[in-house]
Amino acid sequence: SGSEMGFRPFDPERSFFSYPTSLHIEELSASIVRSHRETTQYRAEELQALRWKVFSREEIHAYQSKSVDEMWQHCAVRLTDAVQYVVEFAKRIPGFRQLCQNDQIALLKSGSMEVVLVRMSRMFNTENNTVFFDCKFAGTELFKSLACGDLIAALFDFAHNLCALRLTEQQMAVFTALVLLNADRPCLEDRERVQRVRRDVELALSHILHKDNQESLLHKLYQRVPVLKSLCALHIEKLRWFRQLYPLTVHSLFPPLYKELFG
Ligand code: MHQ
Repeated sequence: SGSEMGFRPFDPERSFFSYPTSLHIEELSASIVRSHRETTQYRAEELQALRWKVFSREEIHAYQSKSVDEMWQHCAVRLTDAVQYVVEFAKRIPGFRQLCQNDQIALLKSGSMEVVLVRMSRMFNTENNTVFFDCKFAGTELFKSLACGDLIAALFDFAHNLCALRLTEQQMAVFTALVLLNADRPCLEDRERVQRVRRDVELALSHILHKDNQESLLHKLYQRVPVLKSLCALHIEKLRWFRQLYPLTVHSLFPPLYKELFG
């Protein structure tokens, strides 16, 4: 019976032999939302309270005066921190850890940056086009010394547009799980298994949007997926350019996880 099922630990394999029930989907949503909440660097309320904290002209100038390699190293460390939270999130998505190790790595290699960029929209203030970075809100000009203005502009544009959808934390949690569980990623050994885990997460997202009476969001969210892919490609392209100029910085000063994922 339903009430009995509610006390059983969540079993991601259930859908192999039975149709997912709405209770199963509710449990899955709740579990993903909890995982999201436990693995975000800042809570939504904290970010809301910090909205007024912007960098001063002097502080911006200090960032702009950094050398290209110094600023790249700094951002690579920040990005890697954010990726680490996403890895923790992935591990807590029901069904993810039951995938073989290779497929878990393949999904993280291609998907963790995409999730970082979706999560970046939580840290974005559309009123002044700033993002929460190093404990204050920063505009694009702060990243000038990276010498990749086109990438920064595209990242801010993406965050701005995603922000405009005004996703709830629940919607974002399940959407980011879906971004990770992409059965079209290269080098997957067991695509069908990824597809099966994904199918239930898709049902969870539809279910949440239905409850929120926002079913039109589904199409808008799916529209962002190819944009995410192109932003990640641009990041890799910039990294190749940077590595040619500063091979030793990448080799000895960039975080190992960053090199493993993008190098
Ligand atoms: C933070 C929020 C946040 C804010 C800004 C230099 C390099 C490795 C690549 C984000 C190109 C630059 C950064 C803006 C690019 C990848 C940089 C520019 C978590 C980290 C995050 C998302 C930063 C990640 C790295 C970004 C995207 O709470």
